[in-house]
Amino acid sequence: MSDEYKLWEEKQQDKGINIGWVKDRLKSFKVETPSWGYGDSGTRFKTFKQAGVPRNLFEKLEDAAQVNKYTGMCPTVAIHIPWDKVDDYGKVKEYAAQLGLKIGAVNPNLFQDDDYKFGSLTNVKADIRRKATEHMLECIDIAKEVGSNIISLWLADGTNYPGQGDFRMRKHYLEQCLKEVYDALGDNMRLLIEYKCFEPAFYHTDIADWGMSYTFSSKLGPKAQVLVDLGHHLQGTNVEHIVAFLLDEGKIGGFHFNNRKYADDDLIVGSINPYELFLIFNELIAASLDENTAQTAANIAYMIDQSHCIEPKIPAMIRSVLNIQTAYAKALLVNHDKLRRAQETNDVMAAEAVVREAFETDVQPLLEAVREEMGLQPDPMAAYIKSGYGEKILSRGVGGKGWE
Ligand code: RM4
Ligand code: MN
Ligand code: MN
Repeated sequence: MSDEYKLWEEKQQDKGINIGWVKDRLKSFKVETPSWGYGDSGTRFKTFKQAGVPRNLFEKLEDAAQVNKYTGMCPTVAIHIPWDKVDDYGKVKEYAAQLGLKIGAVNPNLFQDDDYKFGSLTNVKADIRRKATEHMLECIDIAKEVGSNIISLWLADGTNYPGQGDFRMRKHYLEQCLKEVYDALGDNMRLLIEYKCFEPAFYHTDIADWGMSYTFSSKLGPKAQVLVDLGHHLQGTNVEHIVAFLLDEGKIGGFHFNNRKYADDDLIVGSINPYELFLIFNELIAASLDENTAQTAANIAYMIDQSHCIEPKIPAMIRSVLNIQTAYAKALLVNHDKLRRAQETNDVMAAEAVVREAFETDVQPLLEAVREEMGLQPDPMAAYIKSGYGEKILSRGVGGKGWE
């Protein structure tokens, strides 16, 4: 234990923070990385292809294993179907296990088939709704084969012009399709429903906000929950409030972490607004300490949903994971007793200070100590760069997997 760390720990303990508990929470915290985050992606203007990008799902898993190796907190990988379609999912499960990984959420794709031009699960044509529903059911089968228990649905459906579609009719279609999907879920499976108020449609989106996700999932039942993607809100939305509200209702099932400046930018987590990320974790931790919400908080699937246009993929993913860990560590340092007392006396300045001071605390000595105790290198990014893996994969060449 370094002297710097000892001093740091004493200071925190004097402030009433239980560092043993903080360390345990940090050691058990896991976040899932997305297979598509290792592949090429771009904007509607251009995809800049990078050398070394995985050519198939197996290579994506190899790259994900590197992120897990150096961070010690990413043992599961989300897949996107059909981008990650293979003939034998048993082999995927087996290869993942060899790499110390498991397959996490299975993400259906209802936005890249010509048939879905006017919608998938909400299409006015019954045969297209059928096809989209069948794809969802296929994803449930794949999840069962790879040993995953989460289907996360992002529905791209929407319209571009007033009058183009019948809102209520589309809602009914969606309810019918989702009911069929829900009924096919295995006992321990969950359907997480994302929302997004814009893009690719520009006038309306069929699941536009958390209230709609909440309504659909409530009607379906306990195995359906809301998935909060940080890039899917209107500017200025108080995301941590939505998180607290859904935690209290037992209806939040997971996150898609990323960051944005303007739209659904899918940038490195915590790169633009680290305080928002911290405040979200603050709500999650507070809910985990409350017996009414502890169970919901314990079942949150923390996932990254990021697409790298210009960044080298693996370092960008490591950076995101480390930024998440940093925000989480800071949120663990919030003194909840002190905060409660400030709230009870309507001491606005003191309450805000409790929260901000935790955010302003340098947690790097703590994270280095935790990594050391977990048998990891203190600086995961430096360790990865030094490993030479980034150079080694260049032999894969240019033209690996993208969004197809
Ligand atoms: C969407 C949404 C989905 C993700 C796709 C790639 O905007 O966030 O979760 O699967 O992008
Ligand atoms: Mn997402
Ligand atoms: Mn998104």
